[in-house]
Amino acid sequence: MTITEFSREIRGVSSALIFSHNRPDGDTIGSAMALKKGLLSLGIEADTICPSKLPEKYSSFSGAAGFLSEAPNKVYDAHIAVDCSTEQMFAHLSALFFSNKNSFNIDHHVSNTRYAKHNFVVPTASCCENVLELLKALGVEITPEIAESLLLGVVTDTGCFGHKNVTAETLVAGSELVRAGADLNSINYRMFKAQPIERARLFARAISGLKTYHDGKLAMIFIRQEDFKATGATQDMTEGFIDYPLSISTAEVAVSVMETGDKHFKISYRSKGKVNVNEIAATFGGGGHVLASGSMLSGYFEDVVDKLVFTVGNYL
Ligand SMILES: [Mn+2]
Repeated sequence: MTITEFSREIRGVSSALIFSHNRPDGDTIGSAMALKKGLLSLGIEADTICPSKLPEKYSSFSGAAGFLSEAPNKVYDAHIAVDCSTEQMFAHLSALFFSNKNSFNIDHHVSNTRYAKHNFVVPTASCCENVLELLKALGVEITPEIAESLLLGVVTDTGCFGHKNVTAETLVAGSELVRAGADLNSINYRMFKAQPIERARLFARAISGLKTYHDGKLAMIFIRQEDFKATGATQDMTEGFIDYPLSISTAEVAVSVMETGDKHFKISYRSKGKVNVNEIAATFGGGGHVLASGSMLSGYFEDVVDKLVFTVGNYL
């Protein structure tokens, strides 16, 4: 579907419920907040909904407090999904999304299953870039608030313009959004730099226990229950820890072992490119992507580590 056809269909609705995905990231949140503001400016009633609670770090963004989490007592003209590649990403709100036959799907994932009646899927670095194009096609004025929401998505999905997915078009979109009033430095700080002291203390403990194996090609960190107790940090604060062992020059693979309960471990795998960690995670019943995967493992800590070191060794 072309953007012109898609925007014409959206123009025709008088109210819309905008869906963000399960375990939301900045891209799905920013897309929903920007689209809501844009539709409101056109006189279209709009609300945002997300199957999970928004992580605390998004609370400073305008519109973050407005997300619903359960089906509202109201019928909308249209349901619009943003940044959702498959219907699984609606989690418990899946039935609600499909209860409206006038459904829209705005996304940037190549793997998008075109589950809606109207699908606008363009492979870009972030869904927010597609929302920006859509808002422009709708004739919406890109206010500083809308620009901030959109740049939030671009920044989070591109590691602040540092990942491989960044193209010349991504930079053009970034430039437009900064020109429209978004503060790049502030968004980067809030997304990637600011952290609670508990996380900093947990990070210090995790990194002090870093170990390497197989001539330094495997780097591992371990986060035990006692580390959470000693620092007061919570499990969700470990996001991003694994980038540090992967940054060691000799490392091809990084693995993080997080103890989630008695003899239960959440394992994260990262690769620089030579090793497909999706295959490694799959041997333990997990999965993900070539460069980033995860699995669970049960057993005694020492046995779990031995198993991981041995298995990764087979792929190096
Ligand atoms: Mn995205």
